[in-house]
Amino acid sequence: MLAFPSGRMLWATYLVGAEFFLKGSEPDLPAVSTGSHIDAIPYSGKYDGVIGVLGAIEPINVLMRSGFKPIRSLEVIMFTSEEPTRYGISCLGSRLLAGSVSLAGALKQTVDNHNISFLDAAKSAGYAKNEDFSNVFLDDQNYSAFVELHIEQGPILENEGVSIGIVTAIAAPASIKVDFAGSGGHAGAVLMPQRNDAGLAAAELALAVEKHVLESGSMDTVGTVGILELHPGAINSIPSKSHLEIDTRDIDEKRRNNVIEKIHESAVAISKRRGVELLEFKIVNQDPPALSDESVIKAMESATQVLNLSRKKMISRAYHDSLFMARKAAMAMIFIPCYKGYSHKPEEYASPEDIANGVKVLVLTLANLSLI
Ligand code: HGY
Ligand code: MN
Ligand code: MN
Ligand code: MN
Repeated sequence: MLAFPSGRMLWATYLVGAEFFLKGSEPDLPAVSTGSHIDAIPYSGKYDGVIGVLGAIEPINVLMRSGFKPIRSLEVIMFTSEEPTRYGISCLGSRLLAGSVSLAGALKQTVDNHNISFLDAAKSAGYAKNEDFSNVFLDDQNYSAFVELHIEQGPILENEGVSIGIVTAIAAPASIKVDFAGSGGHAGAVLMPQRNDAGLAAAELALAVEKHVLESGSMDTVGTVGILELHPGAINSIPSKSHLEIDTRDIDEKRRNNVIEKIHESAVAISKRRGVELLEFKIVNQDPPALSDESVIKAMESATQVLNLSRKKMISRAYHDSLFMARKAAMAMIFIPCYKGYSHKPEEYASPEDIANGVKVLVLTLANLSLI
């Protein structure tokens, strides 16, 4: 059941069935959608994303069981590639739904670490018929709203004892791939003046990322090097190649782009000073932030009032499929607290009470939005 009601296939698995879709009295109106992702990064937790998928299916069932009659249909979307792990691009499904022509083109040449092409992977999951990935692009009439329930992935709600976060904006993410090449050689025999160590060039650039981020003048600027590979990867061989992947974000897009420029300048300076070649400095994505829509925020606020739950407006420093769904529908997110703010690590946890609170707010928010 992997097709839009309008019959289009997509990579954001579309669960269209009795319990994932509640038809409205005016089914031709743009529907209200909700959902999140089921994929995760390696060695991480069990709540990032999944809460917003299972927590989206339950409201549809509750509203159906209660005999609720929406005007707009309610639809659940389950994204299967929000993390950049497999194909190196974050929010793959929602980027496509939001109409990324460059991604639809790039996916024709994209393979994963096992050399499996995106098309083959999509076909084997029953999603794609052909390489025309643009056939899932949403038009502006598909959805009136998209609401995502998600763990906060930060400590604020837990620290302040607040039950519900209402997300007003999602920070602007960017990722960069860098490759250096040197001449490598014997770790004992080559004297230091003759070396052009690609590994140390990568290490110096990683520290430069931290330096430029900290110099931005704002706590909202963040950056790290999450992937760093050395070739040949032998202790007694000077690295002849290094590959690093940089993740930097900020709620202020201009400030973030400024940091990217400085990182690029550092990469060029390091390659010159160390006599290594800068083979690639590739900005994989450099996305703008997304602002939540007042109408959805208001629906969430009234839901928390009815449920007598404490709430706090906040920004999301993590990105989500909502970042791209916001380009095609009025968007906002519901955050619930998570243990010590942990995420993207096995200790990630959200309590049944907090999950239930989030789902209750989602039920009332969806009902509210489906009646206007
Ligand atoms: O990295 C992120 O912000 C998201 O959790 N994938
Ligand atoms: Mn994640
Ligand atoms: Mn997530
Ligand atoms: Mn590369």
